[in-house]
Amino acid sequence: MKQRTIAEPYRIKMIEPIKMTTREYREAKIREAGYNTFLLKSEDVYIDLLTDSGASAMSDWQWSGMFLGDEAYAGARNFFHLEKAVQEIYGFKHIVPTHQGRAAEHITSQIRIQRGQYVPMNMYFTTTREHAERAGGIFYDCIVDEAHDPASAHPFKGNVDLNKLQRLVDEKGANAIAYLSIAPCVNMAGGQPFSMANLREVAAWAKRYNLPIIFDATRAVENAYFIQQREEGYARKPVRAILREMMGYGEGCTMSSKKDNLVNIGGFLATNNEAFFVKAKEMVVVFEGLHTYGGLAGRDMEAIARGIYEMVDDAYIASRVRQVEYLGKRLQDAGIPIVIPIGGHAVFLDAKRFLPHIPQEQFPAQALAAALYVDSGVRAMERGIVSAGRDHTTGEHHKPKLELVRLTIPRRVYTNLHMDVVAESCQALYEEREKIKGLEIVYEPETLRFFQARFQEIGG
Ligand code: PM9
Repeated sequence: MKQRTIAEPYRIKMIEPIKMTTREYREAKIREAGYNTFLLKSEDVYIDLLTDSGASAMSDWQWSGMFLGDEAYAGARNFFHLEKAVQEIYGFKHIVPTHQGRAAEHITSQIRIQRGQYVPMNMYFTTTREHAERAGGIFYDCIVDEAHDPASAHPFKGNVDLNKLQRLVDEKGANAIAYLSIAPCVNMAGGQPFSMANLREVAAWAKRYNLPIIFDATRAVENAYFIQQREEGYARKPVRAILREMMGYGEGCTMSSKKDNLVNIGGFLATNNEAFFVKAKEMVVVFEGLHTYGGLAGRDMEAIARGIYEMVDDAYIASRVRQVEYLGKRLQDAGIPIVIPIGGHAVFLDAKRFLPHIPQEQFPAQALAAALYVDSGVRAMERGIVSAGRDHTTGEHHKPKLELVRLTIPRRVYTNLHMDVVAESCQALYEEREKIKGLEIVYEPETLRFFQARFQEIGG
């Protein structure tokens, strides 16, 4: 029998209007924005797939919790709700709230990295690497080679390559490593999960050298869902139990609550390491706020606590990931080159294959994201050479193998008809792809340049 449709396990009771503009209007707006989709006004966007970060629709349970915010400076009841949610769902003992994920990365990097130490990661993430480098750390890529190949169908492209880890220890010694920074559903690889088997091996290896694993748990629930769907022995396990097992291999995590946790702002670091917790509490008061609010209002912490319970509902997470899959399959059916397997939070267009006439130094993914906006008002994000930035010492561009445009699906926000509009726009662009021109930089900030850099069309 044909697989039955699974619908969203919720209905919609509040809407926000969005509007389609004219092509001429969008051409003017993208020029004004320096061909950078981050610099567009949200009101000029029709379907916003820039990011899934902070863009979720909250539930009535979360919104009603917002009215129960305890806005005392110290010891707000909502902090204790958040602490309990993290303990129950993630399994970590101590929690320090932060205003968002990068603040937790900042605190962790400053405390846990000594100048000159390596930080192995299963592929870089922009803010995670930046904070590690600011603390004097050296990023070391330990992801499997398949992750760098958009056409590899490996079901767990987020896996760690143990040989790469071993090579680092053999060459530099275990003391030269600060900790392993392991991300579920690796963002820059296309939202690709690791397997529980691989995590188990990595944890056993790390134990041998007394190296802690600190997760970037940002999209851990989506990873748990893929384990349930793809890994032997997990089909009958609830996502909640799989997540708990995954986190059990780590000493702690940094977290951007703006993703899995279904809220618009927030984050935290969580740990079982008492000494780290004490230091993190000392540091959070300098940069974020008291250790029982860390830059968040009481109502924000309540929304996160409730989002944490909602995110592990099997019906919810299945419908979330299957919507991403729906868009991906539509693009595949149209013959459009995308990263496979389809990821957990986004579909990634492979700009190298989409626009083979534009060399990487002319920013094909940036140009494709701009062209998509002009075609249909759909906003996406570059995840290629611009995001990778420059080597801080040589000043040369990092040249990642992956040159991608990320169509990121916010949680509980759009319908599959919106996905159809996106797919049709990608198809129209693909049919006329040779008309898209490369770009040159006219302004570039020193760090995290993708947020604010400006471009112009070559020969435009
Ligand atoms: N990710 C994203 O759009 C926000 C803007 S791009 C920097 O994917 C991971 C895996 C992330 C992430 C943010 C952060 C930082 C850490 N790890 O944005 O500071 O995807 O809450 O989290 C974005 P915050």
